[in-house]
Amino acid sequence: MRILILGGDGYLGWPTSMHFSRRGHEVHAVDNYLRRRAHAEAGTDSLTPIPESLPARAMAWRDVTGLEIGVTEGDLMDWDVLERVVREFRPEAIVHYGEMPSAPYSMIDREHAAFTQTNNVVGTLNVLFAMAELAPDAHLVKLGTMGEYGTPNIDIEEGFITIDHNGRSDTLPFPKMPGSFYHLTKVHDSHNIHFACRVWGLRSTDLNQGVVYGIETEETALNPRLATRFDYDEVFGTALNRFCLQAVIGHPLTVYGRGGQTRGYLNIVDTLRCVELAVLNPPDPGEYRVFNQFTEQFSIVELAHKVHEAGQDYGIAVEVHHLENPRVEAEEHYYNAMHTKLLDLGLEPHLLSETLIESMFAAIERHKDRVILDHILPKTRWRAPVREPAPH
Ligand code: NAD
Ligand code: USQ
Repeated sequence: MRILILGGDGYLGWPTSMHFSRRGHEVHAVDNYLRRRAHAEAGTDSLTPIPESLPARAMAWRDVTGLEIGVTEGDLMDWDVLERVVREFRPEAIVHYGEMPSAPYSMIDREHAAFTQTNNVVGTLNVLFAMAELAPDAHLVKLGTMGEYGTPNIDIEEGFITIDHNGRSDTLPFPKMPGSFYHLTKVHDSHNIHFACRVWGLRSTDLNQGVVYGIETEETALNPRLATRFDYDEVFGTALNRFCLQAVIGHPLTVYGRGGQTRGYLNIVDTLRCVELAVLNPPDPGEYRVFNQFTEQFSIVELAHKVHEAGQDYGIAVEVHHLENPRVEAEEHYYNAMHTKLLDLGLEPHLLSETLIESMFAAIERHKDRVILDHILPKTRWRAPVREPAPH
C-alpha cells in the first residue's frame, strides 16, 4: 500500500514510517521540523541523539535495511506542498501525526495558543481539501487524543453515545471537555473531519490516543542511527517517560498536585500496531469512525509508585514529590474509558511491566550525560496571567 506519513520526523512518525516500510509498504514521510525548532528555541533537546534531518534518517534506513522511505521537507500549512505531495505520491492511506502535540506549549501565552490552533486546524483542513480534490478514496488515519473527552463523571464511549432525550433517541458525538488549547485543536479537527466525511464522502479513522511511553521499537533497535527522539522536558516530555528519566538521574518524581489524574496509556510499540490495524482495515467511503487508542489506565500516583518499585529492584532510590499543580485539572475523578475496537481488530497489548520500566532505565542511562537539568521542573502555568489595572 502507498502510505503517506505526515509528521514523519516525530517521536511516533519516524518509527511508524520504518514499521510500514519494513512490512513491504511504499512509505513517504513529510515534516517541517516544527518540533526540532521548538526545542532549539527553548534550549531543550531529545535525550537520544537523532540524525540531523529526514533525508539523513532515510539514508540510515537504506544503509541498514536496503529499503527506501521517500521524504518531503515541508509545511502542511503550505497548500502547494500538500497538493504536490498528494498529487505525486497518490496515497492510499494518510497517517496524520503532523501537529503541535504539547498541551503546555499551547498554554504558554497568546502567541503559542494561536500558533498551535492555526498549525493544527489549518494543516488538517489542507489535508482534507487535498484528499477531496486529489485522493478521495484514500483513508485518513488521524491522531487525535483521549484528552478530547476530558474527565466526565460517566463512562467514556468510543467516539459516539446514544442519547434519549424528550422521548426521542439519537447516536451523537460524545461530549468533549478538553483540558488545554492544544487538546481543543483535536476537538476542532474531529469536527472538521467528521464533516468532510459526511459532506464529501471521505473515509477516516480518528484515533483518540492516550499518553504514549517507551523508547524502543523493533526497528529503532536495529541500529542507533534509527533511534527515535525521546523528550523529558516540562513542555514535550510526557508523564511516564519523564518519570523514568527523573528516576535515573536521581531527580524526585514530579507528581502534579494530588496525583489522582487518571489517563489512558500505551507502549509506543502498540501505537504502531494500532495505526497498522486501522490502515489495514479501512472504513467505508463516507464513514467517520473513532477508536480509543490506549491499553491501560493509571493515575499519576500509580505510575510514580510503579517507577519507585522498579527503581528498588534496579538498585536506584526513587523519591516521589507532590508539586503544586501548574495545570487546572481534576486531581481526583471518575475515569472509565471504553477501548475495545482495536482489540476486536486483533491488538495484543504490551502492558506496562516492571521489566519494561527497567529496560527504559537502561536505555536512558546510556545517554544520561545529555540531560539538560534546567527544563525538568514545570514552569508553564494554566491560570491566566493577572494584569495590573491601567493607571487613570
Ligand atoms: P512530535 O512532535 O514528535 O511529532 C509531530 C511531528 O509533526 C513533528 O516532527 C513536527 O515537526 C511535525 N509537524 C507539526 N506541524 C507540522 C506542519 N505544519 N507541517 C509539517 N510537519 C509538522 O509528536 P508525537 O509525540 O510524535 O505525536 C504525534 C501525534 O500524535 C500528534 O498529533 C500528537 O498530538 C498525537 N498524540 C501523541 C501522544 C503522545 O503521547 N506522544 C498521545 C496522543 C496523541
Ligand atoms: N503530569 C504530572 N507530572 C509530570 C507530567 C505530567 O503529574 O511531570 C500529569 C499532568 O498534570 C496530567 C497527566 O500527568 O494530568 C498527563 O500529562 P502528560 O504531560 O503526560 O500528557 P498530556 O499533557 O495530556 O499530553 C500528552 C501528549 C499529547 C496527547 C496526550 C494524550 O503530549 O500529545 O494528546 O498526552 S491524553 O493525555 O490522553 O490527552
